[in-house]
Amino acid sequence: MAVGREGNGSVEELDAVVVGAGFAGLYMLHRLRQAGFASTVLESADDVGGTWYWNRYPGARCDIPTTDYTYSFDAELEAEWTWSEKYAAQPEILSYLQYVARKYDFRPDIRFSTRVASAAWDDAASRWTIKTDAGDRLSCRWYIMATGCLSLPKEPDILGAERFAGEVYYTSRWPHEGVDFSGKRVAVIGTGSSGIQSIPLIAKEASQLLVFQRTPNFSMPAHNGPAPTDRLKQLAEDRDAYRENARRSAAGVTMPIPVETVAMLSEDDRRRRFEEAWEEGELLAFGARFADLLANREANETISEMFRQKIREMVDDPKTAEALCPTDYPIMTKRMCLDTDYYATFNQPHVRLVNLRKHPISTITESSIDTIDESFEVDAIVYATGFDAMTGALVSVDVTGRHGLTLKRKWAHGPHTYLGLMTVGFPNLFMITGPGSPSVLSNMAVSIEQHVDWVADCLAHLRDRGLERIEPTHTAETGWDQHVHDCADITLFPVANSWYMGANVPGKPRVFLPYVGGVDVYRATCEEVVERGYLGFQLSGPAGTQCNDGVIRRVQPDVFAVLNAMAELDLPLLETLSPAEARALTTELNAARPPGPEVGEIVDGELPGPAGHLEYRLYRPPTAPGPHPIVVYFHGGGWVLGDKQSDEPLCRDLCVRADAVVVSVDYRHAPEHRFPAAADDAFAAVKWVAAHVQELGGIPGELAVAGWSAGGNLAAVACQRARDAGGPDLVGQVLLTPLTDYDMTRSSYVENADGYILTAGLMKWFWDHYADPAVRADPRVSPLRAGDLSALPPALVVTCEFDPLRDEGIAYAKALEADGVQVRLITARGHTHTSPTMVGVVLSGASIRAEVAGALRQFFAAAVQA
Ligand code: N01
Repeated sequence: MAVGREGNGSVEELDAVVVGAGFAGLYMLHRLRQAGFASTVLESADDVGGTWYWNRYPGARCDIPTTDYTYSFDAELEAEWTWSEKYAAQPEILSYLQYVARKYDFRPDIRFSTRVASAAWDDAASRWTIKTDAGDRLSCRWYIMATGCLSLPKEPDILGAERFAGEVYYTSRWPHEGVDFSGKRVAVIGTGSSGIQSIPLIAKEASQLLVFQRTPNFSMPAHNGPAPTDRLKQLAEDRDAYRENARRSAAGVTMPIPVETVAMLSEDDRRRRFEEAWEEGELLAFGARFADLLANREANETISEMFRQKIREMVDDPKTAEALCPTDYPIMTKRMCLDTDYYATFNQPHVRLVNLRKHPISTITESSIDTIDESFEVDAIVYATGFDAMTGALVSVDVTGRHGLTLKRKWAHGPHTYLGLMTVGFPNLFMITGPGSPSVLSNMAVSIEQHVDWVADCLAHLRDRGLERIEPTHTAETGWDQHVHDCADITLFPVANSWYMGANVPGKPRVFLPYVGGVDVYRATCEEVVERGYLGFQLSGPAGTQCNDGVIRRVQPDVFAVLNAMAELDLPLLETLSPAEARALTTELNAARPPGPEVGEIVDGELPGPAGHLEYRLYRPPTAPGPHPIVVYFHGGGWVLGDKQSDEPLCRDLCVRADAVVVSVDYRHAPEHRFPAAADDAFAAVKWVAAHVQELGGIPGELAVAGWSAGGNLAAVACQRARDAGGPDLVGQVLLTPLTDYDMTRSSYVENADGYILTAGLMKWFWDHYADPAVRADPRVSPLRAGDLSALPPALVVTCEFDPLRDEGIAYAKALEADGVQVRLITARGHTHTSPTMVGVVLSGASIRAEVAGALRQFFAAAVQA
């Protein structure tokens, strides 16, 4: 495109403007140039480098091995550059970026010492107008913010900071000429990565060093040295495979994927793995050895405590050691640090830790930092106080989109993005590693290249089709926001007051900012969006308008992972097997599940059924000795599969959460025993348990029924039969994704016919085995068909979004309500027929089971009051 100037306040016409000349901006420029887009980069510094230009404090170096923290787009570049260390220091990384800028002759297209003053969208022209503090006016079709996730330093928020008359330094804006602290009394405020890297080196020069710590961090020795030989070897053997593996890995660095949870390992194995990780000196080393570190608080605490033991071993003074031990957040939920001699620094006589938790700063004066009980005279203060991360740099510029909406206003309560790439209301504005993308939870080099490639490919796609505008839809953005939060909510991340949560900046909304679903999953998602015709984006231009609206990830993230894992197993469809084969397969799969929580006692027994004995398994809560309320539970399996222990993890979970005895009763199965055998057995079991409450350790008058799937069907039917027979009295019914009707034409059957484990075909197979079409309207198999649902026990009905049985569950809840039954309906978003029962696998199901247990407790409490 021609570059022209218009009269006085001349406007320069460009295809693309990129902000930032760090890792992201440089590669973006490369791709734009390759694609023939007239582009310029605006950079406030006087040279390239971004983060590595500004953060020149002593000890600054990367915390991902530099073999991996590097561009991979050009094999020639990789062949030319050799990193000298496992974790290269800031000067070397800056030299690398300067080398890249020279090699590709980037500088002519970069305006240094130029800051964006404002950016405004012109809706009529479908272009952005950018004004800079240097007086430039630029008009561009595409506006790309490559401004970095940790680039806007946090404002000093300490009373009196401006009064200090001595030397003041910020790790994030370090003087280029360096600082000599020799003979000086120095204070460092902040013990994040920047503080922890710089403190040991500042201590070498200073005559006295005071470290003001508000929150201790988990830091491990980096064991820096030469680049790791195993990685170099792999790179030499097959660079492309090495890089591709990293792109398809969870964090952008190839690491083993752990299978064992902390609880599954013996004490010795735990210790061995911990020591290995410690020796490895890599941030991802712990996550690569303990599967549930970021999901299970207890597991996390076990490893956190091992970490604290290390700190106590390294620090001589027990009081200082204790103050350096993090105790109020799980390990890895704040960015862990890699250090060189950090803890040993506190053994030096001239170094002192000031624990701000016990002795908060009251003010800074002209010459001192005063805590509430002591005044510390210092010559220099180093602020290592962090950044307004992820959103700060984006909203600090005056960016105005459609209808005068500013980005700052739109994100006042937290960022909203689609894929972390774009945001509604701001057409043609792209963010490289924006909030809602893996960014800071990954190897930034890998995530930057992925985003830049996606954007460059997108722009070429639009141009080739005569389109000049792209913007996400509200539906897509809302769906993505939800997915980002769903991913975070099954981890421990939201527990910590971290900068990932925006918690470090006073007044900033507390929202989890990055995407924790993994680089691999994220990349596949971005690819799928494109494959599905830019799903969730509105594209337009002279060639027309195109919008394929929708939400890319509607299933809960852990359910999605289970579905993918199941698909990879390539199992036969149950409905294509004989009942015996299907039973054998489900038994085999069930054996691989986590067992569920510990209960107080498990007792197997038999009870008399209408056609012989029925086995049961009783789960007693750990809160011995009881008595406890009792829940009679019926397993799922379409009347064909399963037995008294096939839902064991769920029964254990319910037992513990509801503090109730759970009696899981077997019943006769089809096709050997067809309708109404199962229903008759279920009712007989309820009657028997009711008659033996005290022997079973129950409380008379506190008996409920529950069941999942076909078991939910049996529970519902048992309640109706108990009502009609005048007993036994049941205080409540819990129906988990229940089968309530034979009509298989409802929308949920059509929408969820395939792909969510329980298929429409399998439901037909179940029905055919259990009941002739002629009897299917009988309320003993289709309880929804009972003419009268009044006077039934209060009910909790759980339905799942991606379940063929969803609509009949909802219909049953509504019918109960219409007939005056107290009923609560849970519609579990993003879940499938089976997922809420997957204890210890589908973590997002835990909140549903907590609600189930809560409902049971309420049933029992209401019974006591009555
Ligand atoms: O910043 P931080 P950082 N009074 O926010 C404390 C990356 N990075 O620059 O935790 C007293 O982590 C604050 O205390 P608290 C890396 O991703 C990478 O160190 O809020 N203290 C905290 O201790 C990293 O995570 C490398 O209670 C105050 C510290 O200041 C991210 O950048 C190197 C305070 C800030 O820690 C940020 O790291 C460096 C106050 N008013 C950085 N305000 C590599 O190795 C804040 N603090 C690649």
